Amino acid sequence: MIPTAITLVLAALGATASPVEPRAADGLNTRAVAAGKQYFGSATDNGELTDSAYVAGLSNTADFGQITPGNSMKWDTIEPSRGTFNYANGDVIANLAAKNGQYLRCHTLVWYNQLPSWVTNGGFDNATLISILKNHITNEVTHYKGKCLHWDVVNEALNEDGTYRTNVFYNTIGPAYIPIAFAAAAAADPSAKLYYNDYNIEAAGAKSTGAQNIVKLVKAYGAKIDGVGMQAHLIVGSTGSESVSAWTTNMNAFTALGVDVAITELDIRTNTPATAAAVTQQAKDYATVIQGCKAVARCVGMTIWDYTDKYSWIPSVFSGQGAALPWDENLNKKAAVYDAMMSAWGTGTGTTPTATPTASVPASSTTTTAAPATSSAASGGTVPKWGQCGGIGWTGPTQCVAGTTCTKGNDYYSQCL
Ligand code: 9MR
Repeated sequence: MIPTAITLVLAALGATASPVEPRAADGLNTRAVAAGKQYFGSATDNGELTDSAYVAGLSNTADFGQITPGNSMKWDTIEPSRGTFNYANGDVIANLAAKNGQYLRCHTLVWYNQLPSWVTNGGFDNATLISILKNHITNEVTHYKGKCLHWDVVNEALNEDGTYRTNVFYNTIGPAYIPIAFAAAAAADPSAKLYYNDYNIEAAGAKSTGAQNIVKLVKAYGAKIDGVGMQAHLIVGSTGSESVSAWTTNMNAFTALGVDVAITELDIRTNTPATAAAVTQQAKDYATVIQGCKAVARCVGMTIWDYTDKYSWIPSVFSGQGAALPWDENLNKKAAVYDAMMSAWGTGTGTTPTATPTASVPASSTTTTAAPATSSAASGGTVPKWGQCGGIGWTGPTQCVAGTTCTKGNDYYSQCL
């Protein structure tokens, strides 16, 4: 081949003729991944998905590598009457995650709230309620098999003093309902990571100890539990968000039991309208939570409970409070908060999770069957644009969708660009 003038010049410069590699888009998720986490994500809900500007923001995988359905996988939606299963709304969220190449955190199988009255007031005996519980879990987890990175199996089973919350399951079955639920979920989808999820367990104390006891309880029954979700519905300037060491000490108490931790429903509320001082403090608080997760290898990821104040649950429950999220009611980033979060994640100096991801980022924009769990880098499907395709510890697919190239961001993260 006769060299062209260009190749001769490149050769003289010691360069190659390959195209310039594009840089990974910068955002909360790419930074979290660069820090060794699996994702930074957001909750969402079906009603919001008609808001195209909102959906565009949610679908930006630079910021959000995972989504969680805020309501549509709960019992009242999924099994509103005994034996009748309704997956339409949950499927919308699952399909959106697949289309975007985002992980899905599935939420939640067993909760005293948003539980239909046919369960609460059914007057079932122990054996019948156990079979209802198992049937619900088996049906739902099977429906979403392969799609859920995590399942919140049991939600909010504790009182503030760390004792078990009385609810129909506890009252009828006793604490055994918890390991029974985990065992049923594990049998239906062995690849999903199974979580206990609660609030006010972000700092050491009686309720955190209670959650640690739930981990021990599930294990003592011989069932599988992979992680604990710290919801982190926080208040500006208080409730456990003050110091990084408080976060890491508490998280380490869980990881010492052999489970991962995740921040699952983070928001930090204040009185509205928020003062400048409150916003400054809120930026610090978000940064503190991120620094705490970043410092603990087994803190695998972080989810905010929706990303914009436009769709936050806070004002409807806490009168006069809100402004809890990093995006305002007009879908604009709050610069001080967002920038503090970005700085807290940094650019790749975090620890690497010791837990191995099992659910792949979904491979197709249209499939209703997610890519199967993978155990070797060679297996799995095609990674969509923006999806992860390599890096230390990565066990998912490495083949990029046509038109994109697997591009190294750092040792821990390569992305299809
Ligand atoms: O965000 C959810 C909100 O839309 C519902 O009205 C509410 C009803 O219980 O549940 C909210 O989500 C909760 C989550 O499922 C569990 N932890 C507390 C969350 C806020 O209430």
